[in-house]
Amino acid sequence: MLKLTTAGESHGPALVGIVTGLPAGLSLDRQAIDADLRRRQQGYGRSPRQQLEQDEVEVLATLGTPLALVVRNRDHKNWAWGMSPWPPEGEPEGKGTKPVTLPRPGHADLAGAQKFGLDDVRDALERASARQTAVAVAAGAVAKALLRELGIEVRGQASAEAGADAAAVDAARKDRDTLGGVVEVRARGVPPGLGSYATKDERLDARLAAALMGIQAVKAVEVGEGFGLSRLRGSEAHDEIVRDERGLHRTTNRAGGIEGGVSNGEQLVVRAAMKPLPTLMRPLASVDLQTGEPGEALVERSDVSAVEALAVVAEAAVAFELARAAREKFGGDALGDFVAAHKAYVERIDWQRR
Ligand code: EPS
Repeated sequence: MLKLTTAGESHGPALVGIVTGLPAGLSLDRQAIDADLRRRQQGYGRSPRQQLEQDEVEVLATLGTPLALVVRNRDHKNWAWGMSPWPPEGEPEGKGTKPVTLPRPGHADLAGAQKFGLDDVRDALERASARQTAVAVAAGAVAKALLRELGIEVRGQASAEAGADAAAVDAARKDRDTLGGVVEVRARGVPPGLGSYATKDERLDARLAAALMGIQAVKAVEVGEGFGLSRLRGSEAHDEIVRDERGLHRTTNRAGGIEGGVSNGEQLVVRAAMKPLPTLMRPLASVDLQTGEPGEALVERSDVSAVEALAVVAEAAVAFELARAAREKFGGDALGDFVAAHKAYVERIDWQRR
């Protein structure tokens, strides 16, 4: 089973990802992983933090199963006292030692402090931070390399809405406000038969929804036409089946490439909606957890919009989940076995072309 386990905090020394379940023999291209890390850092409206970080992957276990990925936090040098496992020797006292007691509406601050019994909200926000998506993108790049062996390509894109529009971002920045937005991920070359209707845990749509909802700030997910389908009649909503030189396929793709929780061979189309980021330069009302008195929420540097970053993170999440479903279907300890099983399967369903 392909699996990603991560550790690390936003201003700690590094983010760590352990990937298990890869087949032996997959070649990785460090430049391709770093290119995705750079894409994640770009986009209009990002925080000054992105000038500080220049994310690069380090691979600490190389035989692939398990694979160990590390992305260092350059900003850690400014937080050595607040964010080290034990007092750092010879480091001047920096940020992160003063407790944060004014939780931000919309962030995990208050719920995290209540849940874990924390006096300092920083202990919640550090792990809740979307900084963690850096190592998830590195793992997604590995998943994309695996999918490419099967001819599957995954690409995420921000929709042309507020959070991805430079004028809207400038206006929000001027108002000391933030924006959300929508991203779409498409995957080409997905064979029919990934996922299963047999149990809810195996349904590909449920799994992709969980993968996308697991990304910080995502509040809604849509597969294909999603909510729009509920407003159509059945005769308008479903994708009719035809057979020609391409084999069996559909004349439309409102289902977004998934029916009954199983990929149907059409392009996979999923969307995720992001709420506006909760760190506001013009803070919302909060309550000081130390005194119980009303106050204004924590103000820290923040992104105005991270929608273009979400497109890259969502792409990685979808790629990882598709790779997981492909590993389940095609198995194999060595890459060659995995690729051969996919080839044999695709040949079996190829009668549809003839
Ligand atoms: C984040 C808060 C900001 C963002 C961060 C996510 O961090 P900081 O408080 O250090 O400015 O910049 O995102 C990243 C660091 C990143 O690399 O994406 C949050 O609260 O989620």
